[in-house]
Amino acid sequence: MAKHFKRTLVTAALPYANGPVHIGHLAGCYLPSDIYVRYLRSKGEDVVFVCGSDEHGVPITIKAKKEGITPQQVVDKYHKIMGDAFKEFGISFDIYSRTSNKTHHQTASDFFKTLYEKGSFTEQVTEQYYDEEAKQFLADRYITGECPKCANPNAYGDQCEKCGSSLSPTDLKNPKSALSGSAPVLKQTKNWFLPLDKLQPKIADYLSKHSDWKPTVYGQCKSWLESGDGLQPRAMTRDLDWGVPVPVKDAEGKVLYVWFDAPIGYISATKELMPDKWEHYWKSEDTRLIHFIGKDNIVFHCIIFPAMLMEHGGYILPDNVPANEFLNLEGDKISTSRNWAVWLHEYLLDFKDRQDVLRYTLCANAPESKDNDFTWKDFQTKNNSELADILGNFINRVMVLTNKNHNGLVPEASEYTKTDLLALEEVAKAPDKISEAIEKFKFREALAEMMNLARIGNKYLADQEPWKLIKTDEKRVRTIMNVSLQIAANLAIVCEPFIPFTSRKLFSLLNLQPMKWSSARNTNNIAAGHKVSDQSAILFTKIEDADVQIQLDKLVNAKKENAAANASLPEAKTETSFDDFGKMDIRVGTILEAERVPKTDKLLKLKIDTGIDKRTVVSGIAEWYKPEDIIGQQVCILANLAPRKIKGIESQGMILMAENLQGELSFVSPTKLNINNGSVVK
Ligand code: B3M
Ligand code: ZN
Repeated sequence: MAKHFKRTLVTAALPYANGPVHIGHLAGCYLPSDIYVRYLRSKGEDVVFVCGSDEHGVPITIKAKKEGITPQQVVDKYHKIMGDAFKEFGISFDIYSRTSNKTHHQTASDFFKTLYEKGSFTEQVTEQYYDEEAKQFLADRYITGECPKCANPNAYGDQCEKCGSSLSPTDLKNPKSALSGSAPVLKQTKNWFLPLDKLQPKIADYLSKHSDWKPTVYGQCKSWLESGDGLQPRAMTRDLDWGVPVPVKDAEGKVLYVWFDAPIGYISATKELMPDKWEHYWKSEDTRLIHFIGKDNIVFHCIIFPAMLMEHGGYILPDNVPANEFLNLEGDKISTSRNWAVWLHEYLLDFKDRQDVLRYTLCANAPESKDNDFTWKDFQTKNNSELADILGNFINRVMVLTNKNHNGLVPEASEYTKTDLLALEEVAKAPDKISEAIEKFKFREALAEMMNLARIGNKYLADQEPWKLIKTDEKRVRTIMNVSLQIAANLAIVCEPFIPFTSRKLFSLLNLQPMKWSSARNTNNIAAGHKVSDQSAILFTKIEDADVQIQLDKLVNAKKENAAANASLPEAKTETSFDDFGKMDIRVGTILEAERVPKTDKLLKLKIDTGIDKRTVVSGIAEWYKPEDIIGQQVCILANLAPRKIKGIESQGMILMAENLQGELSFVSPTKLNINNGSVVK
């Protein structure tokens, strides 16, 4: 039998404060957790939702180095940007805290001390990589190299992002310092380890009670326990100067491992939110603890953090960890460093007040059971064909008709037809269907059920055609409109977890106070005679092809800029002889005519006066030059190149072009004097 819980504590992964928030973050854990929490609140349950910035660890110090500022400046900057973005998208944390604050330092430090005093750690002197140039130990992401499991050449010292393996720096082949790029040396240092190997039986026992977790999550945990030699001791301290100082003797220059302190951040945030009541949420067995995370964080939340909590004692353990897989963008992995992302703050510049469209699309495509792809085209379709054409259309018709034919007053229903009763019955069933899916963390399914309610309404209205009947049977129309308004009111309730901004608008259109989940089982939420608003009732406007194109162009540019940033000049060619060079007949010529080669994007057909003759050359420069702009332009041409047929046209020679790192082309032309056509380039 399912255990009965009195309260729920929901956490969403603490994002590293080293960059703004993108759609991958939102889809991965913040949106599902927010939907879940909003739903529980609507049901009137006792729920607390905590999150905050993860401000320690190498990702922060690396960013600081890159931006030439201090780690504290990095986290101050991004903590604000991230917190604002979450707020703007309606992610309704009860607290968005941060791990650089005092409460957290104290809590994490005490937690470590307790384990230390209990003898939970083993002290080990090990050889760790050290950068002699930077005079620093290289923990975690300070070191990169080849993954021993999948051969990804850019694996980090703590994790391979390609295959998801958790690693130690010494596992990497060809290790390289991320600080200086040099090969590191091994140097002895003392650290405190959590002996996960010894804790394995306890962890296995805990996990075996949770075989109901998502198969992707449970499977990953299983393979951790079962692969190779099982769990291994893991260092909980680091030789770094940014983090929570290790609170024991003989630990100068050492801080807590970021994955030791970060999950304790959930506890600190709860403490900060409820200094007097936090222990209810962490220490009583009738609290259900749920961690929403992305799949790369599974081991830390399902194995290491529970192990820490067990060792400490007194704390409840996570009851579920509904981790999502990854969201890709237009077929490619989202990446901050490659700027292949849709940033939340940028989205709002282009799609002002359309947070719900993104929430809706990301939920509909949530990577719940496998990686998934976000495309702008799909975003447009979801907005235009679902939100606007179904939900928006229904609400708009209901509001316009009520105002036009009934002075904005909810008409009274008289006799219900079979169709009416059937529709109302479906409507009354919707909230339970949605609940069931949400409670299983199946948010896509839940969203589809919510939308189904809008579909029922839209179809009902389209079939009943009150706009026609009004001329002949006003009494019937009054019933139809009453039924439709009930559907609208129930939609306002059940759409709230998913698209809260729309829900609020809808309640305000209906001129109702927001209602709780349980009301959605009734079909008389809006009383006859109640006056609705006469504001414009357009919930969603269409997204045009041109809007989509702007976003796609942005991505193409990001790709180009990224290619340029990573490009290097081509390597020097091997030696050639003066004789070989002398064989090239390069001349100055003038472009006489230019036109696009039909059905190609890149090619122009040019007529060139080479001084010796007038000839045709096909050149791949259409992306860089318009035909009408280059008539009269002097260029250099390799005149004795063997002719070639390109797209059916014989090209007699080649125009010399200079190419920059972005792959853009420019003519190479004489800059001085009167250089006649036919002049030799040598
Ligand atoms: N900051 C990793 C991440 O942002 C890490 C999560 C901590 S949750 C306690 O993906
Ligand atoms: Zn790998």
